[in-house]
Amino acid sequence: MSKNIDSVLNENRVFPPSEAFTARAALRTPEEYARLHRWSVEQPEAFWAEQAEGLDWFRKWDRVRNWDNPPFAKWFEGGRINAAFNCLDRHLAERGDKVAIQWEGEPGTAEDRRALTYRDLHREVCVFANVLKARGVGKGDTVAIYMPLVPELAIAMLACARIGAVHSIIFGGFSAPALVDRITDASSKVVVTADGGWRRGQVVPLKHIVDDALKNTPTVTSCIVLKRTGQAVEMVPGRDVWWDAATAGVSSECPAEELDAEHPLFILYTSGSTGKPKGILHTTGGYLLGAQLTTRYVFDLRHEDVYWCTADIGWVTGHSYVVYGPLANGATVLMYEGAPNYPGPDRFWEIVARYKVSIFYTAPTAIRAFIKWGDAEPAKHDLSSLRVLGSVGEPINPEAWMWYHRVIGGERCPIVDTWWQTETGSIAITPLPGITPTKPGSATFPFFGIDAAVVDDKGNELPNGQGGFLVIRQPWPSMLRTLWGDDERFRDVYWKRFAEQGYYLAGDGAVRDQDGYFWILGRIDDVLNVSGHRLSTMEVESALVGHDAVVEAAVVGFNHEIKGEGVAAFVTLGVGAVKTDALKDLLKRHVRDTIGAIAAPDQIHFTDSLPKTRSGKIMRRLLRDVANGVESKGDMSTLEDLNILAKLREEED
Ligand code: 7RM
Repeated sequence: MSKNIDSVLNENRVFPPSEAFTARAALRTPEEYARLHRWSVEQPEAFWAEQAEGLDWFRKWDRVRNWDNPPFAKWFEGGRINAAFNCLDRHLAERGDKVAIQWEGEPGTAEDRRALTYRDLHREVCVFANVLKARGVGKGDTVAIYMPLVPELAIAMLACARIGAVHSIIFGGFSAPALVDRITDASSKVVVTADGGWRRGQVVPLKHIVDDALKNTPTVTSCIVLKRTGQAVEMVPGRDVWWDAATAGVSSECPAEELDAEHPLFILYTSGSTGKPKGILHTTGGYLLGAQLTTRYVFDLRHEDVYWCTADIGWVTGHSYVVYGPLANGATVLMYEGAPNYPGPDRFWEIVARYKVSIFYTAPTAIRAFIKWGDAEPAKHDLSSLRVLGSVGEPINPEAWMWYHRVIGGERCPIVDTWWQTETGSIAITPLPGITPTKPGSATFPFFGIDAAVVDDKGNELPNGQGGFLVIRQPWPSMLRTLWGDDERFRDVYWKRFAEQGYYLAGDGAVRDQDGYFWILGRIDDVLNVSGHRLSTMEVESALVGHDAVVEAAVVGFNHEIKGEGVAAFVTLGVGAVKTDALKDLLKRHVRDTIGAIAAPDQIHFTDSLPKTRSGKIMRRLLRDVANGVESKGDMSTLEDLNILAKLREEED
């Protein structure tokens, strides 16, 4: 990006937390936030030393932060700790009988509802840890996990953490070649999987896919298979073993390894737009502290809460906010295996009502689907147990935010729009629900210890109102440590651009408004350049979603003889809206009226769905290819549904 982004934001609604909420919250006043945040960035070592007392350490650290050799940070050097111990053992005395995981399977039969107490979970984790050891897994070995969203997925993760093995979870929607890449890159010895998983009433044949992959992964010696769906699978003698058989009669005595704070906890692959997937590496002490502290403060977590983050554990939100963060706090976590619209579009709301969910954390892509399915679905259920709502994964368009606030939150629940990345490990920019007056579409302010700023291409901080690069100016405990096996790429991707200043480049554009609120403008690579004006995709998309007929929009640039780049909009309509040329004209005019002529789309394409990653992010890079009429190159392994792309291309012909 050579120039800054011309932000055209125009959102003035403000929602302060209710007095009733604030009165009971852990943190209450803007002054308290400001004081703690200032302390956290001015004296990070003192701040983090105090926060780290909230975890259980076998041995305290000698040094809080080591930034002698940037960009390679070390936190809590000399300290010894175990993540599984912090998520399980330390809760046993006080709340061993509290439900840790309340699980519901997609089919929803009686045996599909399981409640595991902290004591149950501790026992299962110890048993499985012994199984891993017996299969030759030791400290530092990587274990690939490819499972549906069942309690055994959390058990397998925590079992790895307990013995110092490094888990590499591969989302259950990925194909065999994606598995091969990830297993090979991490040299995993053991794969943990299931016969299948349920998704929208269908079985995803996980074991079949693993069998395909294992033809090309010489490092794997062992494959442990959970029986979930019951369909026939092939078991390779000597290599494959059923979970039940492997765990039968195995001891539940397994002391937690006392690991260095910087011992690797997990690798999680994220796709770049080019090249092979990046293995994001997180280590134990700093990561766990970030996950634990953010879960407590961002969701105002209390012991009586029933906490539901709808993310799959196969992406980072599930690692930090289904497993490590809530369990490190001794919370009751709800886990649901399947699709939000199975058997009907009210499944989520039925679950909220059944278990009296009080904290609900989901993604804008899901919220836009709920809007499309209609207000009548949530209205069928009692949602009065909800008290905090969260959003993560993409910018949430103001209209989607307003719907979430009104229809799901009953205008009573604070919404935390949390910006963060696989790389940041835990939430980095977010409201605090008892404190921050929220604005629809803004992630508001940095969390403690996050020294975020919006800078120009020279690294100079921009004044409020000017869009530019989002950076983090000093290290934080839960930051990634490197890319697995590729320090060079780690430097190149995140640190090279502002090497002189030592800033972390997030890869997103952002702007602060007149009150200093952060607004995330989307990925820098997606920024449009129309007649020399740099526009964020998010702002044009939000204008479109602001029209009654539209539920979702993706905006990309295409080569335009005169403007340099023209604006192409891919638009999904709500129920009842009709795809006509008149509506296209209306939408163009609507954008012109709300933002200005410069942003008015040159092309509008109606589509029933958009190409997304499996975690729900719109893949604009692929739409750009469609708008330009060229073939798509680069990594497509994360695309949820290849058919969507083919369909979009057909519509162009
Ligand atoms: C947690 C997660 C990271 C990218 C990030 C942004 C986008 C995430 C928000 C958001 C606007 C948000 N990890 N992003 N949260 N954009 N507002 N609240 O999503 O590694 O998969 O993606 O997601 O572009 O850089 S991730």
